[in-house]
Amino acid sequence: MPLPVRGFLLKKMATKDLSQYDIKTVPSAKNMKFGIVMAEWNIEVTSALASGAINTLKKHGAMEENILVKHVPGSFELPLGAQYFAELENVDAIILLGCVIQGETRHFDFICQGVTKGTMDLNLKYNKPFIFGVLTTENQQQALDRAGGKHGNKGDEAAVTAIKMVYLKKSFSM
Ligand code: DLZ
Repeated sequence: MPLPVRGFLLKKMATKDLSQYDIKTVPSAKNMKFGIVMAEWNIEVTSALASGAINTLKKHGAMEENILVKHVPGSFELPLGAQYFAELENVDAIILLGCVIQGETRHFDFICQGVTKGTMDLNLKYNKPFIFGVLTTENQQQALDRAGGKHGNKGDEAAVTAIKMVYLKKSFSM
């Protein structure tokens, strides 16, 4: 949100690693199975997000064979790719990784709207966590800063969120 400062509207800028978290608050992912669907657009960024997500899942105990990765062409296709996971694989959570960078046209808005609404709809339709790991930035540098750069890695955050949501769901059936 823009901040009003002495009559000027300044954009609030990220100044730190946004992916820091308290490791003690994350449950074990040992018995959890995850799908990761990642977009090929801006692959330099999305592959860094995927590395972050995979490393974080493993750090918290997920087995390599319980982390399945699939590619889709662009972020707009992420919800359908994630739906295939929900219908065709027995996973506990699906992490959607993409990077949409603002261009000169309104394409950015339509892709962001589509993937955001699509992801929320999947959460509620399948009663399963579909984690929104999509960067929506003004330029590539902002994206790289959030894909293993100075502002952390949104893939790490998505992985932690996935583990917490699977744990939450399992806690209801204990
Ligand atoms: C077409 C397009 C554009 C312009 N920009 C991006 C982007 O920054 N990030 C991204 O993930 N995908 C982009 N795409 C591709 C769309 O997501 C989608 O693949 C196409 O519109 C085909 O449905």
